[in-house]
Amino acid sequence: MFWDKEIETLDRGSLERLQLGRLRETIEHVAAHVPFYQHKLAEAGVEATDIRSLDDLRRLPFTTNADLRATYPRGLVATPPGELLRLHTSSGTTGKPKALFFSRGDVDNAAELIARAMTMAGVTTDDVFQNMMTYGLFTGALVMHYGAEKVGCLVIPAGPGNSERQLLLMQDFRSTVVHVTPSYALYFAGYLESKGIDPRRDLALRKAFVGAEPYTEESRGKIEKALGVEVYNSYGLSEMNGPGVAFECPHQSGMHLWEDHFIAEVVDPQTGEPVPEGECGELVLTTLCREAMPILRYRTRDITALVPGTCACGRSHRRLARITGRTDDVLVVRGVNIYPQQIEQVLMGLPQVGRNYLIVLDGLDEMTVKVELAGSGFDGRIEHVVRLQSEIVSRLRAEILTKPKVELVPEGSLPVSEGKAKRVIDNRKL
Ligand code: DLL
Repeated sequence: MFWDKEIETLDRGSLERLQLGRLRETIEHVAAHVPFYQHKLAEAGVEATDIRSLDDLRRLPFTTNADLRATYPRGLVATPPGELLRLHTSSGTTGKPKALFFSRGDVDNAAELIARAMTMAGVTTDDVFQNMMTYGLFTGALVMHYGAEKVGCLVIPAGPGNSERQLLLMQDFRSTVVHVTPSYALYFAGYLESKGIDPRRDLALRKAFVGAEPYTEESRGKIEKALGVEVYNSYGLSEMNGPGVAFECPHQSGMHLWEDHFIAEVVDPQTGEPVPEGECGELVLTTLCREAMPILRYRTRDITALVPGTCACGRSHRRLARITGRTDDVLVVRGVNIYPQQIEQVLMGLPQVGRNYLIVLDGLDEMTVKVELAGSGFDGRIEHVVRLQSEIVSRLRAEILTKPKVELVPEGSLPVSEGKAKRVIDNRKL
């Protein structure tokens, strides 16, 4: 199903011409209105007219997370104050948040891209959409909400948490589609189990849009099984509207990135040079339609690859592979680089493991992985617990090349956050 078949299946040549024209307009727009970019472009010695092909994109300077913080609160705004319609923020772990502004056109465009994505995943006016993301300064819920209304399904702005109320809404209003973080989806699945609810028998759920934080194929499988839904991976970031940058189609072989709105590059995080298609690197995005706050070559820090080849769904927009981590969430333990997703992949592949885990780093370089046991199907016999523990240790060791401690804990005993999960606690004094 298509929301806008013409643009979604536009031939590559036309799509690239459209990108080039929009890129030039974006450069003209920021060069005229944003002192930060005036300096950056002058430093790089580039003007809009120098951009003759998409390869010339590489002549443009990068924009980083630090640039956004340094220009906080309004330094990157490119439209007059009267044209600003909405503010979202994105917080990091320290310091001031990043402020992201939307014009009316930006709000409409963001909703349009969500409408494309939801229709692509099979949502229609007959669906009931329970939005279990956080409403507020976070883009996750509101941006999706506007897109869902555009599609015309019934939208329930449930927000996150309060599993009892979530269940009540699902039962009474027969929700068919949910939007949720992977960590909350797994937690909620445990809640349903504890209440004796079998989603296939007792609920009407059929799809879940899952994103806002990294998760593995193994976790996708767990969510699909436990909630009785198809899980669609959804990627986005506040700097680029929020959700709706890239989304899976029913073929689920990568997320189509809406290339009429964004240019994607994948670069080597060290050198900033492009890596060959299909190889992993850092995703760099340039906005092509944003009015209030256009951003050139934004270093997302997200690690992914562009999936080679075309998709059987007929869309011409290229696909992003699952995000495997961020360049800044690599943990260096005893000199070894470890991504939390490597640990998740091992854990979530084991049926005896429950739905939550936590990585704790202590002392000089001690790593402990706390792992919840699956409530069902575990007899609690000590020798079985010990065997599982040593199996997890050896599988983790093979994956991350260092031997962690593994602590098995009862289901539901690790903290759950309503927003993005905190998977790592680093108490090291290095
Ligand atoms: O998380 C936007 C969003 C909301 C996307 C709801 C999808 C669903 P930020 O708070 O700015 O915006 O965080 C953006 O979250 O750079 C990634 O590191 C991570 N992220 C988002 N989606 C995915 C995903 C929203 N599907 C940051 N897989 C991004 C992995 C994701 N990581």
